[in-house]
Amino acid sequence: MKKIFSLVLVLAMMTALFVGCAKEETKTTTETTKETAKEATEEMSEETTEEVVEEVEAVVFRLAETHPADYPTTLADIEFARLVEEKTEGRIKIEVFHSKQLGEEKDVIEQVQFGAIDFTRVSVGPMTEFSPELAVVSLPYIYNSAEHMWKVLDSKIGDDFLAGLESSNFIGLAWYDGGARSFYNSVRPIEKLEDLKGLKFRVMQSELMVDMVEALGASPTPMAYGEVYSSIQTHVIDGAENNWPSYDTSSHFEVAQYYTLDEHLRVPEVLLASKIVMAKVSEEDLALIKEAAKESQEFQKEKWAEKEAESEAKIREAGNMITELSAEAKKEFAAAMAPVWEKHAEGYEDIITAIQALQ
Ligand code: GTR
Repeated sequence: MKKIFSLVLVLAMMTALFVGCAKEETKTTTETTKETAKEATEEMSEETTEEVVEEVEAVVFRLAETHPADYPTTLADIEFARLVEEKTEGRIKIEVFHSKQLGEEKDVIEQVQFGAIDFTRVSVGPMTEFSPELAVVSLPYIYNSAEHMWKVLDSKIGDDFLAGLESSNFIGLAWYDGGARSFYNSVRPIEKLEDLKGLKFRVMQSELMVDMVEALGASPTPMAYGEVYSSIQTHVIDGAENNWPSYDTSSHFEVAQYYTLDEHLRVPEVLLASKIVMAKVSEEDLALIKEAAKESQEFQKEKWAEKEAESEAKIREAGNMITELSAEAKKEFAAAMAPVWEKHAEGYEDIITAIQALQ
């Protein structure tokens, strides 16, 4: 009995010893695993950790641009995107899709309005269909110089127009330069108002632009920008109207050699965000986006001035026929725009007086 008791005792001790060893081993393994993980984490540099966080949290937005990669507005879009990423410390990235990759301007504007595209840079021309009061900042001959236009856009008047875009579901972020627009065609030089008669001109898809060409006695054809080159080439239209950089980079100067510097319009370019999309962005980040947009404006103006001079030199060199309008002819052009003003300026008389006072 004593023997049996001793045996049980030995067995019990051995079992206890064995279980103890096993427990010890388990503890050690767990601790080792923890330590290895800790070491591994510590070994990751701070930068790597940030990158991991960034990858998980960055929101990537799309910006639609009609012009090619090296056009002044595209360069400014890219600068805007860079500033947004910098200011939001990588929380927001914007990918710029240039050269109409996301569609023609009017369709893009529609998509921004219902939140399918996040940002775009467009001309105010087609925007007047979405926000008719913008006609005021694009009326023919409303500014007497680029400086005058910038005084207006940089004033409270410009800020109010940007803010007013919210009622049509856009967030107006900044103005960019679009220079002065003039007529070009493949038929004849335009030296006076009468020379426009009977000519068919493509216009941006907007009632204001249609009314303008009609008021001048010519025939307007609203059309997407991307269709203009082949339409002139195949004589569906005789010409169009635009600034030096667009006349150049669209290659319209190759098919419409007569360019008349009548400078009938100064239509600002505008950088827009989708209000629907921006509702998901924090207030703090939206403020940073607005700040970045405003900062990109000066950059765009510099790039614009460079490109305007470069395109003019290139086209003159190419031998296109460039006509300067006489002061008298310019007066005739301006006077012919009276019905356009009557229709599109109605109700905005006070703002127009304020715009004119800034000359
Ligand atoms: C350009 C403008 C474009 C586009 C184009 C057009 O001057 O930068 O955004 O509006 O004109 O005539 O369609």
